[in-house]
This record gives sequence, C-alpha cells and structure tokens, in this order.
Amino acid sequence: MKEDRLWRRIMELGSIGAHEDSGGVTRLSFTEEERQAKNLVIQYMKEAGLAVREDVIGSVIGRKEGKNPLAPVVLTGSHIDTVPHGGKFDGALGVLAAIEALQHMNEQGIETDHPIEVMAFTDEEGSRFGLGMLGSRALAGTLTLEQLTQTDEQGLTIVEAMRRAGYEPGKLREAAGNPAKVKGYVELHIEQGTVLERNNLSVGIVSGIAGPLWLQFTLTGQAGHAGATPMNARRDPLACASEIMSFIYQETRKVPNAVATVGKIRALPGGVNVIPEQVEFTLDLRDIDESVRNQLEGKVRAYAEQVSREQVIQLEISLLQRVAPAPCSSEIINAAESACQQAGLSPFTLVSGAGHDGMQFTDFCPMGMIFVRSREGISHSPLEWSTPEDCQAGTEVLYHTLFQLAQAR
Ligand code: HGY
Ligand code: MN
Ligand code: MN
Repeated sequence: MKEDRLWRRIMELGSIGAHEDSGGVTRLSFTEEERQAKNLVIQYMKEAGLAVREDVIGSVIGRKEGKNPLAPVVLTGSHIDTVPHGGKFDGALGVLAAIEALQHMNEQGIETDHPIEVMAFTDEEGSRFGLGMLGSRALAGTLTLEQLTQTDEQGLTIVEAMRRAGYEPGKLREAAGNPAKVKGYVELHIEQGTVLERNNLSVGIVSGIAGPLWLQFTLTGQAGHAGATPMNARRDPLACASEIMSFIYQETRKVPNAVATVGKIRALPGGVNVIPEQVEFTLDLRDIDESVRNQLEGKVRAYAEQVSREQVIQLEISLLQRVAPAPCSSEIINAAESACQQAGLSPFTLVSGAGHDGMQFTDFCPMGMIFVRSREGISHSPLEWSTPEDCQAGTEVLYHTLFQLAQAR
C-alpha cells in the first residue's frame, strides 16, 4: 500500500478547519468545514474506485463490490467531524486507512467474495449538539427523531441543522441497515491513550469500549452584587456547583478504571462583579463496567441534590447521552490477531477508554477495533500525533482483517 498517499491525505484532510493560531482542527457537524471534508473524502473514495453515496442524514459511504453482491457487507470506516481544536488523526485515520486498503485491493485487481463499505459517519463527536454517534446510531436503526431535537448553543436543533445542510432527517428510517445483510464492522482508530506507547507497540486490538455517560447540570440561585452581598446572604449557584464538581473528582479517583470530566462550564450573566444567577456544567463519566458507572452516577446525583437543597439552589440534571460499554466480537478480534501476524506484528489487546461509532453496533453486527499508537496518549488536542510508520502498520492490519472478513468461509 502507498504510505505516502495515505499520509498526504491525512495532512490534506487535516488542513480543513485548521486554526492558524492553535494548530488545532475544528469540523463540527453540519458546518461548512464538515461539508468540505466530506467533499474531499468523496474525491478520495472515487480515486479509489469505490461507488460513493451519502445517506439521508449525511454519512458518506464508499462501496467496493464483492464477487457476490448479495453477500452480507463488511463495514469499516470512522468519522471526519472533530472536537473544537482537535487533532488530524481522530476519526480521519480510520476513514482514510480504509480507503487506502480498498484502493490497494482495486489497484492490485484483488476481489473479495463479500462487498466492503467504508463509512465516514456524520457527527460522531457530539461536540455541537451534545448527542454523538448520529451516523452510526442511524445505521444501527436506534436514532429517533425525538433525539434530533437536541440543540446547539445557538438553539438550533439537529433536525434543522441537517435540513440546512441539505439532508432529510424525516427519512431517518432509510438510513437504517439490515443486520442480516451486514457481516461485521471493524474500525481503525488512534488509541488516544498511552498503553501502546508504554508497551512500545505500533498497533493494538481492542477488547472492549468504555461507555460514556454525558449529563448537563443547571443550577439556579440569585444574582447579586459581588461587593455588597455578605457571604452568608447569598444563593450562589457557582459556589454550589464547585462543591458538586469537587465531589465528582474526589469520588471518581477512588474507582480504578472510572474517569470523570467537567469539560464545559458557563456562568450567567457572566460579570466579574456579579454573583451568577445560573451555572451550567457538563459531566462526562465513563467506565468499562456499566454497574460501576451507574453506582458513581447515583452517588453524584444524590450529593448534588443534597447540597443544592441545603444551599436553596434550584438543580436540574438533564441526560445528554448514555452509551453502554461495548464488548468487541471475538470473531473480529481473531481476524485482527491473525492480521497482525500477517503484518509481522505480535497481537496485543487493550480496552478503549474513548468512545467510538462501533459501540452502536453491539446489537446490530459483530464489531471490532484496531488501534494505532498515540504519541504521549494525547488526543482531542492540536498535539495529537501518530507517526507515518504507525499509521501504515495500522493500515496493513486493517487491510488483512478486511480481506479475511470479506472472504466467504
Ligand atoms: O468522546 C469520545 O470518547 C469520542 O472521542 N467521541
Ligand atoms: Mn474523538
Ligand atoms: Mn474518534
């Protein structure tokens, strides 16, 4: 396979939505930047000899026909939307590596029994609307119109944003796949952690994916003068929120594999000398064990309700998204392990702390993932980096995995 072509495409796609100052990349769902990125990926898919289509909510699909077009399709790919000021590899590598693998097959005249499709799923990150993995949920048939009423910070709903981007969310059901016609899904992705680097490995195979739970806390107290209001005469929602956040971090640190992040916080009206009237913050809580995550969630909710009651603060906790942890399929893990050996690499399995589109397929089709080493485990940052050699090694393993899965047994 052509390492330089893959690398050139990673850099070229990474230039869309790039920020001069931070060096990060921002391509939020249903924006002009994401549209430009989709157009470039469509161009690459056509160069690879794939039949290209877009589904009714914006996922881009490139298809390599199989000797038996009616055989269940092998799915691969990832996403090309990003977090604000994200990196060039998160999602993009999985789409571009899959295109490279199929382009290589076509250039070598290699045919497979089953058709193979590369997905560039729309809105995996959920950065704009707080609900992620839209494209994969739609394919799995689990996305509902009601979920598409979630809004961005300007109050625009997902439905409206889809329509403005030229899609037809009302025809959502058309984006759903038929599990009987899907053989499996395998995604290449950067690890976004430090396990491969600490074990000095280029590539790893994912055993399971930790499940993200996203909550939004809204606390309402009473605005007031910062100078004239005694501390014991306040109903300050930020003081209350800070106690809830400290509790979240303190309790999560006690649980071995759990992680908690308060990634967004807003104080209104937002004046230096104004006691806030309202505070909003988000919580991203994860663990590979759903019962452990649920216990932590229960503790946090109970404490938040107690401390807001004591401080006469109105509390609202709304669910943004709840994704169950997802085990990977042994069939795909086995295929990836033998693919590693074909690529001259020793198989190594690890858990994914980050969430991925594949989580949506646990009740839909066999699902697996292959990881590529991340430098210092950094991701969702302009410093996100993987080497050309590691990207190439991951692509080789993906190629052999796809070839195996797409051969009739
Ligand atoms: O949030 C995640 O784990 C992924 O990057 N969407
Ligand atoms: Mn991400
Ligand atoms: Mn990702």
